Amino acid sequence: MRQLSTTLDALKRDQDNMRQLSTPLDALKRDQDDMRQLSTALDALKRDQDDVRQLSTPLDALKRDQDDIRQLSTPLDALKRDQDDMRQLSTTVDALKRDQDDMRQLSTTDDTLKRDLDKEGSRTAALEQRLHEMPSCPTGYTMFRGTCYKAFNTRKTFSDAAAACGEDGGTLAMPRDAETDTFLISLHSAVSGKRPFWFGLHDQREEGSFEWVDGSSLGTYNSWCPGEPNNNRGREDCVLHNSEDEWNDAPCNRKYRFICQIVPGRPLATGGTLTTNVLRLSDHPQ
Ligand code: 2F8
Ligand code: CA
Repeated sequence: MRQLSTTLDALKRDQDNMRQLSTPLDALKRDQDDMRQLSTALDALKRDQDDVRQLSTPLDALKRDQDDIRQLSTPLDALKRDQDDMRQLSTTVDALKRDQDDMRQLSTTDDTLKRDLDKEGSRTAALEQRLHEMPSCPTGYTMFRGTCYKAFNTRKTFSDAAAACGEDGGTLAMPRDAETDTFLISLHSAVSGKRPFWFGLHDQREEGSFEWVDGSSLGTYNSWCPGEPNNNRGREDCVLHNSEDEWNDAPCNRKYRFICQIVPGRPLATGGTLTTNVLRLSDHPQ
């Protein structure tokens, strides 16, 4: 019995010991579970590490690409600026092309204008030449219908007046139409006012037969004052414009102002005069 009791006690002690050991055993079991979980997690981490390792290569490549991109951004910016410059240059070139077109058109217009100018220059030169060759009136004479006239403000007898005209290479004026007659009146008035003046008409060859100083007959036009010519007192063979702008026969030896005419361009006479050549009649006292 004692032995059984001792064994029983020993068993109880073992049981107590077992009981005491079961707690750390449980803890150990939990630790073992934890370890297993940790091992699983570690394995997962290792796989992740492998993945990371595998990813590191393309990541490095990406980083290098990023660096490359960073390095490329500077020349890319420069390229962009170049592109802007190119666009601006393109605009400028377009404008220049338009200017060039305008210049071409202007050049064509300029050529046309130059040709026109040359033509005008030639025409002007030809006209100047013709003008130079055109007969003109000497100083003091005024042209009317192609004949030069001058009103003299000195008083002379009819023959002396005719001689004075001859010295200029002309004759006393011969107004064969109303327009010329009116022009003579205005020319004379501008010089001498309303005073009588000789012109180149007379009837010294034959009484009542009036002729011009170049020998031609009077013709159809006349501007006789009413009642004239009357050969007053039988002594009136030369014709003047009276103060009323009409014709009157008067004594040839009376002194009046006069008007001469000459053909333009004809050189002035140096010796004999047309009048003296044509008309040799004297201012005979009447
Ligand atoms: O009445 C007309 C008559 O008048 C003057 O004589 C008085 C004129 N004489 C002169 O002009 C010199 C005449 O010619 C004219 O007919
Ligand atoms: Ca008269």
